[in-house]
Amino acid sequence: MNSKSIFLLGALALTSVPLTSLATPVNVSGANGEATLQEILDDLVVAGGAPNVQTDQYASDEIWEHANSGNASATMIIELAGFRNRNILGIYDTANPDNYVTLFDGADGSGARAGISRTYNGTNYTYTIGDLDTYALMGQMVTDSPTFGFFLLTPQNNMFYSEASRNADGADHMVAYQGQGQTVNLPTVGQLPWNGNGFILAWEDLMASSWDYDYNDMVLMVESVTGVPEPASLLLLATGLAAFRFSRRRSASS
Ligand SMILES: [Ca+2]
Ligand SMILES: [Ca+2]
Ligand SMILES: [Ca+2]
Repeated sequence: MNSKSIFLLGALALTSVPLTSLATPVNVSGANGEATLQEILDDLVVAGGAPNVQTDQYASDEIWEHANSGNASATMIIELAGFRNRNILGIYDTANPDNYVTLFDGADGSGARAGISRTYNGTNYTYTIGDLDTYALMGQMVTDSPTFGFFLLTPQNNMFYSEASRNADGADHMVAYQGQGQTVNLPTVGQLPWNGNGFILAWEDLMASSWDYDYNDMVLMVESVTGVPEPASLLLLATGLAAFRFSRRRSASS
């Protein structure tokens, strides 16, 4: 093996080890008698093929922002959990997680829809949440941060964040899947294209010490948003690229 291939392998190792460790194990045994997350996605995607819940997870699922226009929407797909009538889901300010606003409360179930509109006045972003079924105003969040996270607040008073490092158990409680041009059949909404700005978010609502990690406790689709790569992944990518450039330069000069 020449030095070029050794360096290339090194660069690959630097990038591939953390990338594979990003996947969060999802329990699809169905041992609790509920539909598994894979079965839920298989039912939801009516054309183009459902993502594999283990291998097709979206990597940048911790920090989010609006894509393109200032309007995004969320549709609840299913809740399969003892806490389904009490779990609360919303978005929070990634600069200050005590600042948050609710999208779905305990009374909402499959097919409930919420709109997330964002305006910017030059200093602050205002996120306004509306119930798309009743047109009631759910609340507002004002922040100078252009990014937000998703949270799930449970009746045990556990606040689980899309940023896993903020969770009391340090575990990942939300997995995400990005659209690839399939067709989905959403409750209430009906059939629509699932494009790259549409994501399915799937949650586990118990602490890691007692969970079943089935990630079907609340499943929703959010449209017109995009994930923001974390600084750590960017650094990793830069390290990999630097090693790759170094190996090319080295082989060119040898
Ligand atoms: Ca995650
Ligand atoms: Ca669960
Ligand atoms: Ca469950």
